[in-house]
Amino acid sequence: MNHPAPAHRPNIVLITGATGEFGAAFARRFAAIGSKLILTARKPEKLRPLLDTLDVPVHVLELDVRDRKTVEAALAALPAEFKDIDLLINNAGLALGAEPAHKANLDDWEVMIDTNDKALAIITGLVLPGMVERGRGHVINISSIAGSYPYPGGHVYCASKAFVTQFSLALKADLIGTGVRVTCIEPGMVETSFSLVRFKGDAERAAKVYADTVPLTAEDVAESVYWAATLPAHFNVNRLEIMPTTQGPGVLAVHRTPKS
Ligand code: 8X3
Repeated sequence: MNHPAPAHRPNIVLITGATGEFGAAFARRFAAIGSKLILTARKPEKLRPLLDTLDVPVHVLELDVRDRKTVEAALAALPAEFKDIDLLINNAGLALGAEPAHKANLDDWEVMIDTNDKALAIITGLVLPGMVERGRGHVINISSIAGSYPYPGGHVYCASKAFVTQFSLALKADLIGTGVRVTCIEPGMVETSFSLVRFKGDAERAAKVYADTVPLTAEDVAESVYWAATLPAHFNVNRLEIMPTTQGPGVLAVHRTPKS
């Protein structure tokens, strides 16, 4: 589906974690306006169904975003026609586990911090100098409402997303006057394989998260990313918190011990 030309069209878009539903929806949304795509994937064969639907030039980077050396080498080796990245969408991220902190698996904590924070910061740090040099560019970080609203079992996931939000705002502070934009998108409940990953393949538990309600879709999130990215160059969306109409913050918990 082709859409009318927006006020601003990023020519080259780098999307991390492109094999997930968010990544695929972002890729399709920017392909619809003719953006060239750089897609990162740990298992590029999983990109095949998506690639078959895209009729724009695509450069696939086979890498684990947590592997700094590989990321550095892959970005340094981008072909000339993909080098000048206009839009970096830091999308790769995950939640692992939802047990209380004192029962959590520390390997899960490490993977979340390495993926959601360390890799996101490193990729941004590698792409930013070129954007500043060219006097244009946009970094869109996919955070979460979990960065603002803690919940039981959220611990490191919530904290990792708070990092993304605060990192985005701090980048904004550094980048004024450079022509480079920074946006933090903070989605609430979106029906994807997010919960299946969090619950390590427990489909029944994952399905319960989305049961009997109307969650957002990956395409809804793509629409908000697209909106922020295609605004005129003088207009920066700093943060965008989005939720389904059926979701809202809950109350604080109080533990009470009945007097015997
Ligand atoms: C996903 C939203 O509320 O499950 O980032 O943490 S939530």
